[in-house]
Amino acid sequence: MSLTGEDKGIVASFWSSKAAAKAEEIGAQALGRMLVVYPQTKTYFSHWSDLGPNSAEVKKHGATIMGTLGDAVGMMDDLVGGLNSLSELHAFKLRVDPANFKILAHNIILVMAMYFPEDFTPEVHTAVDKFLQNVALALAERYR
Ligand code: HNI
Repeated sequence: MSLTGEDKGIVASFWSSKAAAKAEEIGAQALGRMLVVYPQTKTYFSHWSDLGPNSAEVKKHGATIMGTLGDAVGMMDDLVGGLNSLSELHAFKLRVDPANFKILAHNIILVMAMYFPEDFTPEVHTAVDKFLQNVALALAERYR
């Protein structure tokens, strides 16, 4: 489902007014939860020394992911082009099963709802969900 102009506006405004300021925390919590609740995702990070709740590596990488998502908010008109090299990295070097993009997206949405119970309305939820699914599709683009 491609993003409508309205979706893009809702995502951009939620991101700049709410999510951006908490991006590092949201990323760390979402990644940390993913590793606990969906332990099959841990296989990709077995080279890290700590995958637990206070892991500095999880914190740092959560911030990295959210930084990229913040950049992606600015590339909503061409996510496939903008995320091309990252797709190549995940496909050929990291060999991440694209099913995991959905799992991470689910955790990001959950944590956003926890951080912003008032602002994460069903409309914002819908738009952010579509955005993350389009990011996942773009990241899966080079898997062929
Ligand atoms: Ni992902 C590295 C962005 C989903 C496993 N990942 C990165 C980097 C970025 C990034 C940015 C750093 C690239 C570099 O070093 O050049 N990853 C994203 C984004 C999403 C995502 C935006 C989805 C929204 N990655 C996932 C998922 C998994 C995943 C779902 C596996 C479950 N990524 C990795 C691994 C690395 C990685 C593994 C290397 C980490 C390291 O430090 O060794």
